[in-house]
Amino acid sequence: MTFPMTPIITAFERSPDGGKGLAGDMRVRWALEEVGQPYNVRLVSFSEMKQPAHRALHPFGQIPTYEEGDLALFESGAIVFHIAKRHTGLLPDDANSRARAIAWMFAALNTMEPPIVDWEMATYLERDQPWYEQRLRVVEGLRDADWLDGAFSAGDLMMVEVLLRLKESGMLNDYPNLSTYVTRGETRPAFKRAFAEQLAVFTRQQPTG
Ligand code: GTB
Repeated sequence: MTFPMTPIITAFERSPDGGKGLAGDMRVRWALEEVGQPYNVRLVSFSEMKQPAHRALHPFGQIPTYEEGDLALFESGAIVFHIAKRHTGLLPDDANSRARAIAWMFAALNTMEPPIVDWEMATYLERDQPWYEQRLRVVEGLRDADWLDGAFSAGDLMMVEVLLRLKESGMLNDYPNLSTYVTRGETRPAFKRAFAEQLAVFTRQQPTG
């Protein structure tokens, strides 16, 4: 199967976060904005996501997906990594620095995101669940640095996106290095463009007057 060369990504037709940019399309939009790659968005409803047409793109019937030429991808990490490899700006050229930036992407997705998602579930289901604070120590190394490992990379993009899931809880306020880091990410022009695009999906759907 061949897809158009301008990438098409999928996003929630109606995101449960009401446009806060917490769903997985935001990290893909941000990566595409960082590298200046135009893209199209196909919005899907929860029921469409579970239909065979979407499952052909995503085995678990979820967003985000990415279609480009004869390639169909799922998993936000694989998609951002693919974008980062194809363009300059998200992965350093030096082989060791590149390997470390990739390690930070894995750290965001494998080490940080699972307990954050557990905590989100716990707050929905049992508000007084304890949370694994020690996991935040993974990024203690930030201290005075702007980014995790030298210049901004796909590792930072993914880490900021994952930490943003905690922002509304106020939990990041106990870690000024982390909240400043997240704000630094949110201040990037590419983040702002990606955020505005996904918010527009939500505001278009609001009744006027
Ligand atoms: N590991 C996968 C990836 O990184 O791509 C995770 C994909 C995933 O969880 N997709 C979610 C989805 O499609 C949306 S992003 N869910 C629908 C379903 O499973 O039926 C996760 C998400 C959803 C909503 C919020 N929110 O409202 O705040 C935040 C994050």
